[in-house]
Amino acid sequence: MKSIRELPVIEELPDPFQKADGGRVASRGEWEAQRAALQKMILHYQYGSLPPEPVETFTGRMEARRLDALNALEQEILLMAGTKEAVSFSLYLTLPVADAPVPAIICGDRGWGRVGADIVEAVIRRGYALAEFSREEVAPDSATRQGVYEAYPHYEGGRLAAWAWGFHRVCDYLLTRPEIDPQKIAVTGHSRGGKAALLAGATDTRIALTAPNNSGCGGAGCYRFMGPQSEDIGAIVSQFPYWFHARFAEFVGEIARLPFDQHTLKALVAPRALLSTEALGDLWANPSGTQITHLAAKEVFAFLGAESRIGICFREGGHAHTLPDWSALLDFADMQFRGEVAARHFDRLAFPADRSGFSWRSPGSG
Ligand code: GTR
Repeated sequence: MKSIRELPVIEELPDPFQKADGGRVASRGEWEAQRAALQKMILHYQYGSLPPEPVETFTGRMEARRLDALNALEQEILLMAGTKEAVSFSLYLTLPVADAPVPAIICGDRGWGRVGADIVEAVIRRGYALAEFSREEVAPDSATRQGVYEAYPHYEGGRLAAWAWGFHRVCDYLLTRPEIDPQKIAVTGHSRGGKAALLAGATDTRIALTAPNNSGCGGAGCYRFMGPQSEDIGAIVSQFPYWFHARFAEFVGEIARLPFDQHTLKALVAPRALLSTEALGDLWANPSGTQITHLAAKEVFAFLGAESRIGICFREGGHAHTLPDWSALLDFADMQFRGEVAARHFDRLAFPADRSGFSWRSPGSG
C-alpha cells in the first residue's frame, strides 16, 4: 500500500469502481475482486485488520429463564473465542417461542445497559431474536490492551475492528442455534457501537442486514463533506485514537488524500441490506454527510441490482437509539427478509439531493 504522500488528492468522493490498475469495473463479475481490494484498503488506512478468526467459538455456562408475558426465552451464555488465551464475553439471547427459525438482531451496546423493555417487546412481538453483548468485554473502550489484545498480543488494529470481530463471534455462535434462521442475521449499534456494527457488516458476508444508528464520523458519516458542527477526523482521532489504526491519524489535515470515504465502506455491504438510521438534531454525527455517503453507495447497490437493499431513515431529535429507530429497522428487515411491502419509504432524503459530492456514476448508467 502507498504511503500517504504517494496518494493523490481527490476532492470529491473517490470512485469505488476505480481499480488499482487504472481501469474501471465494467461488469458485475468484477465486483467481488474489487470489493476485496477496497476492504483491504479501508482496513489498512483506517481501522487496522480484524483480529484473527478463532479456531472455534465455544460456550461456557448458560442460564435460562422464561419470559411468560412475551412468550419468549431469555438465555445468558458465556461465549469464548480464541485458541489458548480465549476471549470470553457474555451474550444475552432473547428468543421468541416459534415453530420455525427466526431472524436475529445482534447489538453490541450492552455495556451501556440492556436494550429497553419497550424495544425488546417490539423485537420479540415482530418475531425476531435479540442477541446483546458488550463490546467492552471484547476489548475495552480505552487504550488498555485487554480482552482480544491479550489473546493476540501482536494485534495492531483499533477498537472498532476488535469490536467488529466481536459481532462476528456472536454470528459464529448464532449459526449453531437451530432456532435462528442463518440467512437472516442483522447487526445494529448506536454511535461508536454503530461504527462497529457497520464495520462488522461490511467485512462479513454472513451478515444479511447492517443497521448503524447515528454512527457519524468513522461510521456512516462522511469525511469530506460535513454539515455544521460535525465531528471531523481531527476531533475523533485526538479524542479516540485507539478506535483506529495508528496510521489513520496521518490523514488529519490531509483528508483529500484518503483513497476512499465512508460510502466505500457502505459499498462493501452490497448487495446485502444496509439501513442507516439518523437523527436530524444530532449534528455531531453529520446527518447531511451521511445522506451523501448513502447516495454514493447507492450507485454500487444499483450496479449490483440491489437498489432496494440500501435505505436511510431520518427522524427528528437527538443522539440516541430510540424505539422509532428500532421500529424503522424492523420495518426494513420485514421488507428485506419477509418480502413485505414497505411500511414506509427508506429513500426519503432530508437535505437537498444535489449530488455535488461525486461526479462519477455506476458503470452502464450513462
Ligand atoms: C462521541 C464521539 C462520537 C460518538 C459518540 C458515542 O464522543 O465523538 O464519534 O461515537 O461519542 O459513541 O456516543
